Amino acid sequence: MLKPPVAIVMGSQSDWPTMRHCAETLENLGIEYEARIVSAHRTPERMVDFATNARAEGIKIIIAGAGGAAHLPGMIAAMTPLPVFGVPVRSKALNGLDSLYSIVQMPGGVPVGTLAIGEPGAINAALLAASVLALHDEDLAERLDAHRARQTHSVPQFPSDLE
Ligand code: RP5
Repeated sequence: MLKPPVAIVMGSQSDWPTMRHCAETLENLGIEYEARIVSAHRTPERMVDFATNARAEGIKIIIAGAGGAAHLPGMIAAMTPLPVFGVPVRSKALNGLDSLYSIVQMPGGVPVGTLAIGEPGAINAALLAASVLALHDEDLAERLDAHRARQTHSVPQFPSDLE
């Protein structure tokens, strides 16, 4: 049986409070996904198994979140032709700058689309995945347009003293 089009993977359970924003955004757009813990350092064989089989299993886009020495998105990208979006998770020691640098500075030839640190990056990874899938899915394209319109309408014209 084919897997859902989006796979969310993360290096640790501790990444889930960030990555669940990605999952919620996909859910709001009606996009099926599977979320798994796959660590480049602690479960390297699980990572190889996941990355090498992802395309054959029907996955279309991989979103990988990791923090600190965040090798997961790059290692997965090295083993699959699927698009990989990397989310730098905010780390305790260096506030996510280490995560960002670990993910963003890939060598030419092995791309990872790197998002912002933390929750905004997790949300935007889902929205980017939605944009890619919407290229071949008219219903999803309409849901994405509606999402944008709701966001636009939610922004007031003038600031208020009321919180
Ligand atoms: C990385 O190490 C994970 O992606 C996580 O962000 C970080 C810390 O992991 P834990 O020590 O909280 O499990 O592999």
